[in-house]
Amino acid sequence: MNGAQALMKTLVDAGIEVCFSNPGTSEMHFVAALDDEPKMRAVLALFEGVATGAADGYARMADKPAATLLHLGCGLGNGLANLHNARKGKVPVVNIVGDHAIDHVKYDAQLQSDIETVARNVSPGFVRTSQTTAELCKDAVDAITTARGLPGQVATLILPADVSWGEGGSPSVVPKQVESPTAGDSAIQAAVDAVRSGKKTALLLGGRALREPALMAAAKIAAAKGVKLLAETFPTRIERGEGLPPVERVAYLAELAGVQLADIDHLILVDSKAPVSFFAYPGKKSYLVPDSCTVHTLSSPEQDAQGSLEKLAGALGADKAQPELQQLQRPSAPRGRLSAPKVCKAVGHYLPENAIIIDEAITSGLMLNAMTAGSPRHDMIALTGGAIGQGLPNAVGAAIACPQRPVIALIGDGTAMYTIQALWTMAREQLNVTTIIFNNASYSVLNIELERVGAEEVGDKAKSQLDLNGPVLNFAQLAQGMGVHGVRVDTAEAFNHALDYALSQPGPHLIEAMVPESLSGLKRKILPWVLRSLPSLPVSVTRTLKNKIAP
Ligand SMILES: Cc1ncc(C[n+]2csc(CCOP(=O)(O)OP(=O)(O)O)c2C)c(N)n1
Ligand SMILES: [Mg+2]
Repeated sequence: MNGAQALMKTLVDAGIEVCFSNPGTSEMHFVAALDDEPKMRAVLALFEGVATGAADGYARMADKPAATLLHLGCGLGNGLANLHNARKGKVPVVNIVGDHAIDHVKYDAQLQSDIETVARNVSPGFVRTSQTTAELCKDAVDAITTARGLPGQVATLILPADVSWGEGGSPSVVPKQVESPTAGDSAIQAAVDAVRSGKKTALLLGGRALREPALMAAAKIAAAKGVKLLAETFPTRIERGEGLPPVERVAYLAELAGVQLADIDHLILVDSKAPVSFFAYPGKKSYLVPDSCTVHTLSSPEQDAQGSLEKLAGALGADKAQPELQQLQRPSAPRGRLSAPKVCKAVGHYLPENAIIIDEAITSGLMLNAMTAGSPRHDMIALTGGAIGQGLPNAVGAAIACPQRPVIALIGDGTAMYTIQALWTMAREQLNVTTIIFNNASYSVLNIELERVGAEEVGDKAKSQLDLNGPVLNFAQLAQGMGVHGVRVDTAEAFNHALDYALSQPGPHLIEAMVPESLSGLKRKILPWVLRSLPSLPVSVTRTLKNKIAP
């Protein structure tokens, strides 16, 4: 066996069965080894950001890592933004990055670069350049073990071409995962004391705490003890809809998050971080927890969130409580001229059982949560690291992980263009993905941010940096050019029809929704003013405003 063949066997024996690849010459032995291993599915991506984002989406749904195959430092660099999103989401990914043969490095050939430095940003827990064919699979075992531990991590194994082609490779077995500990006695006691204090207490659920079993335990605590349930702003994967406990997500806009957190005295973290604002704004606080609130950690990302919540429910005598569960309650089908909220409404109306929703709709998705809250049960995936271009690749990976489940990806037009090549992979692999692009011809959110950061005197040159109006992109045509059935619609009736059709036909579809910006004109002008005045308004008024802007 050569190194590449032994590595391939090590990967599939560890349950890594999909490789999202964009190879080059230094990876050719690994590519050749794919033919020797029927259990490894190889999926070609036409840009590394698609490969890495697909690996992320796959792992979020399969609960195990995929491999990526990337070409040296430049290929890894192209895939970095989506590896960043995976890292922030605590998602396991095993990167295999080809490198020059060890003796070739000293010549500083064209593609020579410092791969380890590129990798460290997204793989703080594991970056290693394998030095010998004999040791390669031991290195792979360490990479896989790191990636799939708790929390999940991005692990990067750099594979020099001669280590790959050398003879004497020997597959290694990855040891069984060790079980993660649950919350210790003192953490449980602190949470019990907080809940029993009679003060307003909330559980802030993140990461693995947003899956059904953990949510059920949390909802029992909520039902028995009047504790509020909050979810982190951008969940890696949240299970929701009919029959599951409803959870309020912490808002993206810091001012609105402030409204949600205002009266909380005890905030108990479960696989989550205390909320901070996305960016700093002049004169505003970055840390969003009120000064009067005490933060407790029930379980850290290294611990078992579900087990910890069940332990807490037991300690509170809440384990037999009846949790509040969401009833089926779909919105009606929208009518008239198309808008972003109407698209979200149609998604809520038509959402099939067991769908996977990928939300990268940015400002067009403001109503998505509310409109799908009472739809049949589904998973929702969000932009964990804020680096746009995640959604289309995630859809590829999620559809490969769950071929029986419909995937619906809602994507902003600006965002879509980062990794538009994902459509080609959807067509090639015939994936059941319905992509909805919100064509508002704008980086709309940045127009809002421009006002929020307090930039004065905005001129044409500045505005042109946020405007996609010339030329207007045609996503239906882009889709067709990549082998995906695509339609462009501008009425709700046409959208309903297109969505119904896409969901009933296998394979990928794209619907381009021509919509105005959700927040434009007067709404955009008064938003910063409303946000600024929130702290001085009565709580009941601020709640109403919050629910109007971002329910
Ligand atoms: C990798 C990366 N580059 C740039 C940004 C900055 N950014 C945030 S949102 C955005 C534009 C989003 O536009 P679009 O998808 O059209 O959504 P809209 O604002 O119109 O709703 C940009 C460029 C980012 N978050 N990540
Ligand atoms: Mg846009």
